[in-house]
Amino acid sequence: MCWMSSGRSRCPTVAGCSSSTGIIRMLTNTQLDHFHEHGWVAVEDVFEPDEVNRIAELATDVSFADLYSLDTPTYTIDVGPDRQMAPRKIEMPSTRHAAFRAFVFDPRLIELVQSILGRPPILIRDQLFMKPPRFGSEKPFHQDLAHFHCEPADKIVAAWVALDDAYVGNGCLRYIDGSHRGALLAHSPVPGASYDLQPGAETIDRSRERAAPVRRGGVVLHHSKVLHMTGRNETEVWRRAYSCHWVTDEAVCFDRTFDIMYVPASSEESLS
Ligand SMILES: O=C(O)CCC(=O)C(=O)O
Ligand code: NI
Repeated sequence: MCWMSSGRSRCPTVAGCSSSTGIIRMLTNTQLDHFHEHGWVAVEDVFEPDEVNRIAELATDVSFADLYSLDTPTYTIDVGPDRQMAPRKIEMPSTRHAAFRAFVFDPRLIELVQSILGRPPILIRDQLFMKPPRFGSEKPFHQDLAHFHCEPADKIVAAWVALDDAYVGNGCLRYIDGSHRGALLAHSPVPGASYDLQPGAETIDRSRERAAPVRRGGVVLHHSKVLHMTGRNETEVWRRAYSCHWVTDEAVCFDRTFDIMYVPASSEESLS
């Protein structure tokens, strides 16, 4: 597989090269320009619908098993108006199942991330956001860097893989365009949901808000400082997404909680 060879220009053309799993694409120059100007870019059709359906089903099985094993609700659960419960998220899915691990280290994803970072990506965190039908909760505006304690900011990028079609109604990503060029804002815990951090409303320029809808199998990439949120899911369908955060060997992370996930993409087999 061409992605395993060393160096930046591993694929012979921008259009891509073949692998056992499909076509590997780097970002085009237009997509890269979009990322640098806006702080995010959506790339459709990276994974086949069947592939993401299998991951979505596994996510549903694992997260409901977690939910049934809980004594008291935690931040991994969403609670509906009639006290019904549904999974909200799975932390570090790549440590929970080999299929998640294979998915997050898929060469197609790695190549997109490397197009932005310019060097081999290292995984520092992955999460499955479930956003269940009818009462999947909002994720308020935040900059990912407020959670990470890594630097430099330009060497940290998120890849968000849509496991269901994601649109405004069911809670797709929404960005404050260009906010990655501003400062890292002071974030405070959200009242009643202290696991979520958000900056003051007065620091968010809502006139620059843009939605990033994407079909299942598409990937949205974003900069660690771009302000983003996802809305409440009030539709009848799930909005599941596999989010993963990457750095390079140029980055320094000060938070030891990420040590467990500090895995080079080329040696994922070392993660047991
Ligand atoms: O999917 C969501 O609801 C939130 C995702 C997010 O904030 C991220 O991937 O950085
Ligand atoms: Ni985020």
